[in-house]
Amino acid sequence: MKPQLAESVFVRACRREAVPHTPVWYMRQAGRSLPEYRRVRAGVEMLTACATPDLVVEITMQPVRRYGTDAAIFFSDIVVPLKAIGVDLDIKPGVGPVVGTPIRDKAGVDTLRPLEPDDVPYVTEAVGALTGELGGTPLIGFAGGPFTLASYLIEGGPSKNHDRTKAMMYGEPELWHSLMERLGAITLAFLRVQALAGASAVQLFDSWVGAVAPQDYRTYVLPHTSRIFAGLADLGVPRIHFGVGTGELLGVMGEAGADVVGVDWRVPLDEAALRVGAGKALQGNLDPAILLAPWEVVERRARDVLERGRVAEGHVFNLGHGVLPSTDPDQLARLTDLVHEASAR
Ligand code: 1CP
Repeated sequence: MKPQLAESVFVRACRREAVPHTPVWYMRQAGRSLPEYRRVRAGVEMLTACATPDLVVEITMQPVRRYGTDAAIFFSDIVVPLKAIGVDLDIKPGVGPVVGTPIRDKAGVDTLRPLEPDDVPYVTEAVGALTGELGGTPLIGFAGGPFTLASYLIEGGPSKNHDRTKAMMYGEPELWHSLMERLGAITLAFLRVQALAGASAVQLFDSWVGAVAPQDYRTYVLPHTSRIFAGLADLGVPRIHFGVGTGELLGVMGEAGADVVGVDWRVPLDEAALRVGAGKALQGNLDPAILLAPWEVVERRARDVLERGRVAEGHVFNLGHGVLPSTDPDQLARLTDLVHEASAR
């Protein structure tokens, strides 16, 4: 990593080093809520946009230019590596990822081949171009966690209860583990491509893993997540681990090997620090819906997040989940300034 990036406020906070102010970025900061995003995306399908480096660079830069966040998040989607190895899937506007032939048996699992860097040349190209454009601002690469990817593949699309996913997990553990092994390897390869091309940190979005109880996480998910984080260790980039509704999982997630644990809005950061345990930085965790309230409310609640975040060994300010599409970008601009000013030391 370039010294300028290794010494950036964001990377230092991930490493639990002293920082001049709390760094801030927002999950899903690119896209949906920005008019300039809607303009460049008009008439371009989501997966086409993800495979077009010029567009990826532009969309990734948009929130950094507008807000002055301390990090950029690569514009892509968690299903991009699956599409790249030939899974029949699409991202349907207003729905999300939809899989043509859901994976529910051994023959299905066997169709998932390993990901090679040559499968995603547009990712390597876009990350490379972005590291130039971004200068001293770190780029965060990302991938979907194995449980979340498995859920889309098994259910065939977004799911509320993950019924079929859990049915396989509990009922056909061997099949489950072979699916998770393949997804874990694909995820690791995809994260390595981004880090080797110049990303300064990586985040694993296991968004829906909060559906699993702690003891089941340990049995059915942890071995696979641990292998992903261990497989990144040699690259020296901070590893962030995030899921939604993971209050009961924070302890066991802390064991998976990430440097930073992302916390949703349900657990205050001072309490989360106790649950995650020593030796980790925390990321989070303003409820994204608070941004829909008047500024005075946002300010009071953001100060509370900063205050509680001081208990953690390192704190990266973020929302507790992605920016909601109806969010007024001006609220995020004000919030970014507030975090920088209120945390200056
Ligand atoms: O800042 C950014 O927006 C970066 C780009 C980004 C990221 C980090 C996108 C673009 N997707 C993601 C990750 C992602 N994708 C996650 C993990 C983060 C999270 O929990 O929000 C998940 C679960 C997905 C799957 C997905 N892709 C959904 C959710 C569906 C569901 O199950 O509820 C949706 C709606 C998509 C499509 C998508 N991905 C990204 C955008 C901008 C969109 C909207 C599609 C469009 O504009 O046509």
